[in-house]
Amino acid sequence: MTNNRYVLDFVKKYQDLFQPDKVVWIDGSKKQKRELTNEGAATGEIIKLNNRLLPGCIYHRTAVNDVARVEDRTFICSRKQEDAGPTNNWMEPQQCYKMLDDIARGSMKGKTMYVIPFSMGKIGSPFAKYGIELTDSIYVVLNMLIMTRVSPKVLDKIGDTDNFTKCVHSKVTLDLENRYICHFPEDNTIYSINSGYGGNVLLGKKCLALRIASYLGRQEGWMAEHMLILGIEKPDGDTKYICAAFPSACGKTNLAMLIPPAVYREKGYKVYTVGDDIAWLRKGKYGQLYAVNPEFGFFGVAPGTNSKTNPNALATTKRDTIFTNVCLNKANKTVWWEGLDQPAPTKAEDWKGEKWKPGMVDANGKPIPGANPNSRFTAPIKNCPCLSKEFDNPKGVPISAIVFGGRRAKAAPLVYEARDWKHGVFVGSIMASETTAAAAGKVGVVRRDPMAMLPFCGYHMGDYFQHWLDMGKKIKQKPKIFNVNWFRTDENGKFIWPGFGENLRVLDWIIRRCEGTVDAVESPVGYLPKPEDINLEGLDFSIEQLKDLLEIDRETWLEEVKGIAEFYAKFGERLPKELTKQLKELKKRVRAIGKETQNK
Ligand code: GTP
Ligand code: SPV
Ligand code: MN
Repeated sequence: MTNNRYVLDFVKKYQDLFQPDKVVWIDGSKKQKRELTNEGAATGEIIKLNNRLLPGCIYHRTAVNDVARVEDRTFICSRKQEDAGPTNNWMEPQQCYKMLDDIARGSMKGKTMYVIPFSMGKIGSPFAKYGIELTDSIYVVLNMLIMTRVSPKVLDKIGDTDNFTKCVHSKVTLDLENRYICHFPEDNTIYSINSGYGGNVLLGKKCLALRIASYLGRQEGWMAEHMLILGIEKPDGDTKYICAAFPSACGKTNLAMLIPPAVYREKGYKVYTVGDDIAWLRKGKYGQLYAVNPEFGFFGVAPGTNSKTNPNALATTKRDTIFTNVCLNKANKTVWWEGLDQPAPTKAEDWKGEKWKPGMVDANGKPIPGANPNSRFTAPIKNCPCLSKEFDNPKGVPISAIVFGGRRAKAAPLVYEARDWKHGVFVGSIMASETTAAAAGKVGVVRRDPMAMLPFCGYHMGDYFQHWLDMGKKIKQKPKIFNVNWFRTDENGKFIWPGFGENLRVLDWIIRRCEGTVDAVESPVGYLPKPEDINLEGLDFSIEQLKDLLEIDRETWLEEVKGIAEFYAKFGERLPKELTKQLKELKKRVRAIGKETQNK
């Protein structure tokens, strides 16, 4: 497919190391996809689903110990350890390559090595970055065909240069103890072994489009962020675009595809999806910030997706979709997961492949789920009923607002606005969220996750904060920056805010703030909405409840300040002075809570 010496040398090098029986180049054709699907079905790697009910859909289970990203086994192997920073695992690159080579030597004997030329971003667009992934997994190939743009045109665009990300993947033996997801930013190389799961192996996604791209973006003056992109068309026909960074499994896909509440629909509001996980941002025309979604599909969380929470996602998964680790309905070869508003199947296999019935409990009386909590669908973006017509625009869409958010049972209010760009960078940098099943490890523990990038920043996070501050200097028409929290809970641990489609009510306030048509009130953390300015029409939710959601509690925030100071201390000299200053000011304002009212 190519005469490019760099590409051929790269393929040859790993062919010699892994010793596959054959090498197959992936061309993106329907015919090849069909053949690979048939081959995967013949070996049992995948199961074809009911072609009448779910045309073109397939099912796959990953190994039981391999169902999420492995952050403790993910490494940034920059030449100098200090360049990886205190938030990344690090290994010396040459030592790391050698270790990986030794583990994976001969791993493809008797197997096929697939060579996948892919593009993140529209091929030929100024945003596009090209990669070549080597893998021994048909499942990875079929996912990459959905999630990225796979085509021989990628090789044409690479031409005779070495301007592509080298992506190396082998399942080896799926041994957890020897599982490594390693990034070599200075070599534009990713090397992943002993996993077969999503973010660990679809190397275009978190590995290239965030870790490597964030490194490239800093050098080249742009940004790679863990953000959804959505467009809100207002009744006057004007569309405003918003980016939002929430940590894994904290609501990006849901927000990106939201269906407006009836009162908004009746007025003519429409919401369009540009992306649900990753945004690449650049300075565009007239000093605005422009965003593209470099992906070509969705790798979405299945549990909780239903016809009420996210009907658009459900519709997107009705054809040509891969379901991973959900519950398999054996009676009619369809799929099911917890939170789907359809009766659970009675003749089924759970995500581990074991016989499963609704209501089953384990030895401790705990319900046994049919689907893994991090089970996923891989669906073509073109299936999405609310896909923005700007999705393929090579220039991207102009961004009016950037929204940060996470899962916080207490501290963060429903929404607040940063005072300016610098304060907004501070607000992003102090983000924290409860951990979810998207990564291996404990669930529900609050951790600092700046800009939702903690597991995805490919270099020193202090430098990353500085890059955000520098971008603000370049962009004349700066988006306003906000923070939201859909996850405050009441004394019974129940979510107070109804969330999902109703979140548009908050986005509506955000847009009006961007247009300058609504007021806000000062608070220690930033500008808060006046409760009466959040539209609650048609919603069974009182203004008193809303006031509770907007409350800034002194004790809670004093704790926050302490937590932030501890987190910041990790960065030493590489923490921008501006952020130290911002933290001091926050502390002063939080300490004063209650004082001003006492004086009045
Ligand atoms: P990744 O794909 O891991 O990056 O996740 P994501 O950020 O796209 O999260 P997603 O939209 O898939 O939502 C994750 C979980 O949060 C699902 O179980 C949703 O049902 C739930 N969720 C999403 N939005 C809301 C919300 O507004 N309120 C509440 N209570 N839950 C939500
Ligand atoms: C995430 O964890 O943020 C995901 C899923 O989007 S994965 O591709 O596994 O990273
Ligand atoms: Mn994600």
